[in-house]
Amino acid sequence: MFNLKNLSGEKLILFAIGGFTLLVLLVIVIFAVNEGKGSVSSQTANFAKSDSDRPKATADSSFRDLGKMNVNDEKAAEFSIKNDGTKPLTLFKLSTSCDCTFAKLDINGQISPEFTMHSKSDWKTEIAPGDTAKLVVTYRPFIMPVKGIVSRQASLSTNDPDNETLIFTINATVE
Ligand SMILES: [Cu+2]
Repeated sequence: MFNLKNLSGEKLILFAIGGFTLLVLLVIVIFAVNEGKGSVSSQTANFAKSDSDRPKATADSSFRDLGKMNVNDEKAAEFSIKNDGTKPLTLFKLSTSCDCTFAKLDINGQISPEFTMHSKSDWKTEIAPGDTAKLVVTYRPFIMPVKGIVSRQASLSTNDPDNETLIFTINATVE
């Protein structure tokens, strides 16, 4: 029979270490299983160009000129992205071409985090069929001071097979 009194101190320590190791392994396994569940449930629906029922991204424009601005000014341009399709339009990988340029999405008042060039996240959002999202691209030249005509981009990925990447350009003349 298992009897603690028969165990030496060394054996007890080994038992304690073994027990602790098992506990840590168990916690790791539980976390891994939960992570797996999360990524499965948030998977993006994929569509082919030949699908008649699918999302369709339409942007009102892909270019805005912010005009003249001082280095310490902050200016923003707005674009709209409409889902003209019949399935939810998933938007992800929102990013910009430079650390001084920021992009966020406003969908019916739900505002996303602000993303920039080096943003790494698994953030994604959806536009329901018929709905429109507002993309706000903000240029803050003081972060990387330059002079003259400046061109910056914001981009995002979609699950519309005809428009897998949307690119929006802003120009400004920094004085
Ligand atoms: Cu920059």
